[in-house]
Amino acid sequence: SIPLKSRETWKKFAVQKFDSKDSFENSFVRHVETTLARSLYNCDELAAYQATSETIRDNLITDWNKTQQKQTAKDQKRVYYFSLEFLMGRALDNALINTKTRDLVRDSVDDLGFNLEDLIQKEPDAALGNGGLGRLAACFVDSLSSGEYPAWGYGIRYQYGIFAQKIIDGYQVETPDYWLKFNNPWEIARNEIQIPIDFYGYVEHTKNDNGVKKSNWIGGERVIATAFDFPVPGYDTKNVNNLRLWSAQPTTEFDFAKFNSGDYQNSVQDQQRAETITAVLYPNDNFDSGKELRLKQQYFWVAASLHDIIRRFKKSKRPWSEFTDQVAIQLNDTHPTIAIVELQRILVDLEGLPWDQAWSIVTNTFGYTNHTVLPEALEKWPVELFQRLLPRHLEIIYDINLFFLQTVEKQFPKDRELLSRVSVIEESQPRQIRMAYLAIIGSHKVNGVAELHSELIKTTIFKDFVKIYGVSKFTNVTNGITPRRWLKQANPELAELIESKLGSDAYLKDLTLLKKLEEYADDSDFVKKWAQVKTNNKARLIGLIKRLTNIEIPNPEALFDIQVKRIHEYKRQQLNIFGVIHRYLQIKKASPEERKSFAPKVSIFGGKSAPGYYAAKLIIKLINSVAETINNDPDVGDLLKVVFIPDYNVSKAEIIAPASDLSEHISTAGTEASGTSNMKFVLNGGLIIGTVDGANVEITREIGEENIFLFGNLSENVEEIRYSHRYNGYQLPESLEEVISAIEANKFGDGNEFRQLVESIKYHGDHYLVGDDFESYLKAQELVDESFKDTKEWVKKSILSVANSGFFSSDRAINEYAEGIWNVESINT
Ligand code: GPK
Repeated sequence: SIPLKSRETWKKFAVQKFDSKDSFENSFVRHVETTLARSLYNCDELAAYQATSETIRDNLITDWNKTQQKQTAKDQKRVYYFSLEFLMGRALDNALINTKTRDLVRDSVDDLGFNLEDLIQKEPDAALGNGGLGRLAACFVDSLSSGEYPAWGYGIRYQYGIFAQKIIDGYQVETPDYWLKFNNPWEIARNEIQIPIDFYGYVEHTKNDNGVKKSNWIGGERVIATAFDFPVPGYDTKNVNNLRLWSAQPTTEFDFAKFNSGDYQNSVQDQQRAETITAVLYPNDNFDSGKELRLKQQYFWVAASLHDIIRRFKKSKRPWSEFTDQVAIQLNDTHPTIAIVELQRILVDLEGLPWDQAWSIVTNTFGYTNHTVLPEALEKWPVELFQRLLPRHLEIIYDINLFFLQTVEKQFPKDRELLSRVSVIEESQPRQIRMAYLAIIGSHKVNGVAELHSELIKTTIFKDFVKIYGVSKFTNVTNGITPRRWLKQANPELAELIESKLGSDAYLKDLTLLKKLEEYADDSDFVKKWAQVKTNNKARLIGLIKRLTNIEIPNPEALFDIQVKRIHEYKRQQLNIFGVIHRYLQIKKASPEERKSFAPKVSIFGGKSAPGYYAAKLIIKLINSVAETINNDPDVGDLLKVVFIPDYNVSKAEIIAPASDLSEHISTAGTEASGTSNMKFVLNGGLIIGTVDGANVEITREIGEENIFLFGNLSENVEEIRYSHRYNGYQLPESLEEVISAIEANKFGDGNEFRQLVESIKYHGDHYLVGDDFESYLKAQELVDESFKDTKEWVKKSILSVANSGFFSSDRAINEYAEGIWNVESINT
């Protein structure tokens, strides 16, 4: 630290944040001329985006520094959110909104010869996530900062985010997302933070002087974790929290034997392999791929993060017994579960704590969030892989399991079935480690992400653990979304209209204030303005569609029916596209007079398939083939258009969500844990067609069932129906047979190509109940058509939905975690 006599000099030159047009412009020009080494003669839009961002960054870092100092001084309990995915999207517009400098910056860049909207478009998305789980983490860090919680996110700085999706001949083609091609102004490289992380090797067993057994892991391969910090500004506060993402580097300690062998080139290449650990995000959603490199990513990130947290804790010179007063760690899914074992290893092997004391610290530190009940998504790792990669961790897992099974045995003597069901080790070929069970055993709370889902985990996949631990270990925190990005930023016109009635932007911090909008649901002037905002947003989307697909949407008054999310059989985009085909066939059959009864409609799809998920890729191809036929059938004209928006991502979602009249959340009941795009669409005044699944249930409760179009079988009947399909056979409804016949008759390209898709429904059990829900889906769509014709009633439903969607703010979700799971308080309380 600086000697006292020099501090006055420092203070004199303390960095000033920009707070006026002049100071912004001054800083902008300085960044153009120094940071970017350009001038007014060669400052293009990209450079202007960068100079703008550098200027904002200066402000953020100033506040970030102060926040960290303040939090350190306050010395409260902190929360650490461990997530392998942070799907952040763009940072600039969000920073402008959260720091309330947007108008000032817009005017300033205008002075300087640029248009802010254009500059914002220059930023690549930070797409370090797959879908809902990753975007939830991004909304959560926004809410943690906005609520002024002392909180850090920990993740991986992938060099390649989720792949960019191209559509070629109707097929998905993946291309790499090298998002760091230009200097990234939103990160601070902490090259001084260098944490060694070991893999492989062996375990040494010795005894200390008192005869106590000691284990010591000698690693066989070392890489360095280096930190990149991403400042996360809260809304309308100076609080700026940290998102720390780790990047892998080679060590500079050399294996001289290797280098001395004379093969310099190969030895350097071996070193370089370290960087592959953080090179790429695994592109799977709701699916466990079980690759060795993935496990390496998990351990690398978790070990570096724990090392960082423990270093911070040790600086306070507290005894270990106070660790859980200072630290709460939330595990976003099972991906960071190895943290439970790593902390136990640190406490026992390195810090010399007795096993039981260490284990009590561990279990009181962690909370585990489950995001799915789909069996194919539950992580398992081969014992053999652990044995090689993390030999000491495997021993500790065995011990954790042994002690756990001993207590179960005491509680339920002689129930061998139970013991084998709940064992962390699955006695299969090969033997596997069940990460979810380890996460439950090592945490003090386990939560699901919507009420229905949290009930389901207690009665299905984790049933035995409820018996063992009691029900109180299991809880619910319904997901939420940040209204800053998903209302103010994505839908500025609607935000402005809302503000004109609520009198302020306070609803952005307390979203339940939207309730007041109910008063205006019948106010004809307000209704008119509300409808106009929707039309304007639809026009914006029409522009995007034209740019991306060259498809013309002639009629902005048509019903925009949207389903954007990862492509997955359980999410049932196939049900949607079959419904579209059905509609097409009905239109074709109708007389000119009858055709007048159809509401003109645009069916919009978007979403990525995992690269190796054949069935999902077929669904994409089918959607594009159907679009091709329908959009080019002059007989249909404006009555029906079908669009697949390529490369769905966060920045496109910001244009899509405000433009829906109707959005589809139609998963087989019991399969979608929560869904969060349902919340985004409702908050932007779109209505929902959906199944009784995930957060749809609570959305219905909040907004009223007259404002949502629900259909389909209930989750409690799904297993029975599947069973019946298997043993009694089943028959598809005629309406669906007709759709399938049209596909088979090559009306949408070569029908043969879609055989697998069709056969899984027709002959192989129809696991996702497309046939069982088809008629009820069509009925719900008929109701939609009916409702949409009555514009006034429709807009009223829209206003009432928004008015009652306050519950779905991620601020509310974070407050629930803070109180019910973390026991962490906001910095000002
Ligand atoms: C769940 F298991 C997973 C996964 O691997 N990826 C993912 O995005 C989603 N999720 C659920 O599918 C959604 O229902 C949920 O809203 C979201 O996680 C956030 O909880």
